Amino acid sequence: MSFESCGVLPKVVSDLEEARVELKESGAVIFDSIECTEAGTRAFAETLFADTLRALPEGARVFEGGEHDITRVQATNLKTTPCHTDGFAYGDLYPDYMLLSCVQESSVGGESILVDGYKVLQALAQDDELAWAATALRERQIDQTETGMQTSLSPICMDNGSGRTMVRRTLEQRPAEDSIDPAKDQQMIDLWRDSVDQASKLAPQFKLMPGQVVIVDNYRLMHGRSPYEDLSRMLWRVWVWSDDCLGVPDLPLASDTRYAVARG
Ligand SMILES: O=C(O)CCC(=O)C(=O)O
Ligand SMILES: [Fe+2]
Repeated sequence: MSFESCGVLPKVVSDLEEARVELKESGAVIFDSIECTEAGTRAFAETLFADTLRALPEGARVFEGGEHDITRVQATNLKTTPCHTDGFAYGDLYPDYMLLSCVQESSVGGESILVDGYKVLQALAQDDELAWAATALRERQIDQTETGMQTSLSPICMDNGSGRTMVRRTLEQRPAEDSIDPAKDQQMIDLWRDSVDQASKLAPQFKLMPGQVVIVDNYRLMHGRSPYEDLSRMLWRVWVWSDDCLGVPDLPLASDTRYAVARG
């Protein structure tokens, strides 16, 4: 089984309509250039998504050490950030798009990696020995709750109700407590994780440069980044809930996990 063609090298465009088309077709696009401030990145998202926008919370600074973001504590510039879905602290209502705009790149390392989850699913489905997993990923409910955050007991692969497939790779996917076959669930989870990791290793890498913003379909693609040296590297992250999302959480929103904490 090869996941060689599952990586995505986003096209660089500077036309809004072209960006929309490319985002729909490939699941990601780089726009060059915007004003890479918090306000500038959000203003760009507002223009790009226009009347399809449902929620556009405050942006979050992405830098070594991070802030507000509990999961980022595990991230360090010296290690690869494995490809993941953003915002899973909000449970199934994670944002359907995300943006990363570059304030300062690292001259050594810090390349971005994108994996197309739809292609990973397709590759699994086409393999006689692994096809069971492609089906199981849509059917088997597992526990995808990030510790202390919004509950998610659902399949790794869902439908948004209007034909859009949602795939998720989080740091904490495990068999549900009431699973009737936890061993099989674990096997599926391991296979999914390994497949995404293999795809990430084979994926093309690209470096976002100051002024550039990558827009990612967070239902379809998973993103990661390679280790880097320059501690002044900085990006802005902005999460977007569009018309086409499964739902907007009935909670305060930010582009990090600070408001996704479970209460009560
Ligand atoms: O540092 C990066 O390029 C990506 C970090 C990331 O995954 C995120 O902020 O959600
Ligand atoms: Fe991320």
